[in-house]
Amino acid sequence: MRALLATRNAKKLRELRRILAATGADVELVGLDDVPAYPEVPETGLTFEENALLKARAGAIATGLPTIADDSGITVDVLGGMPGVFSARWAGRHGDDEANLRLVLGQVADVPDEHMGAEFVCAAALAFPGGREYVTHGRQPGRLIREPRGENGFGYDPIFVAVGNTRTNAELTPEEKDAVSHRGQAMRALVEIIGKQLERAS
Ligand code: ITT
Repeated sequence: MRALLATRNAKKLRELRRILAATGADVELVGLDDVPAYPEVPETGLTFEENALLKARAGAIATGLPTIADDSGITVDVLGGMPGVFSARWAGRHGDDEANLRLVLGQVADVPDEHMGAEFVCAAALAFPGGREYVTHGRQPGRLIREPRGENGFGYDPIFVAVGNTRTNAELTPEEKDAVSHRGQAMRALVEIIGKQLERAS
């Protein structure tokens, strides 16, 4: 199957491609740079699932290719689940990882250690041009720390330590992160669906 992977986030794209490749799925992936440009859809959904579907649907309609997209973010307990779907633009400018992370750290500065719970969440969507759609989910519970550590990953990874770990997500190797991450879980579940689709079609 030839499919479009619809994301503008270069680091996320790298992760998505790597996770899909590791599953051995028989999918030839193209990125947004490999297809004619089409208007971006605003992420107006109130849930990760709605936004993932908006992005996947727009790609499938514009290109005629089955399209995979994810929407993801971090939910912080003491912030009532925010930044949530606003994670990419929490500090006001879309994709400014450093400003987003600093804003969250400022917001939780006086919060006692035992209340620093947070969770990465991901919805992965697959939309076919004919209208069939699938969504899978993944989550990675953990806690925030007060000073960023590590160079890998992206976004809030340097201030997040997953349950059962002492290293931040940014201190994990890419393979270690993929094995436990919200995106890894959601994408592997999506690949199972793709596999069933391919079996049905053959
Ligand atoms: P696309 O919509 O083009 O895919 P984006 O970066 O805007 O790219 P999202 O709307 O899904 O993607 O927002 C995801 C944000 O959530 C991302 O910018 C990070 O701030 C955060 N995030 C998501 N997954 C993460 C991860 O694995 N590690 C760290 N931060 C993550």
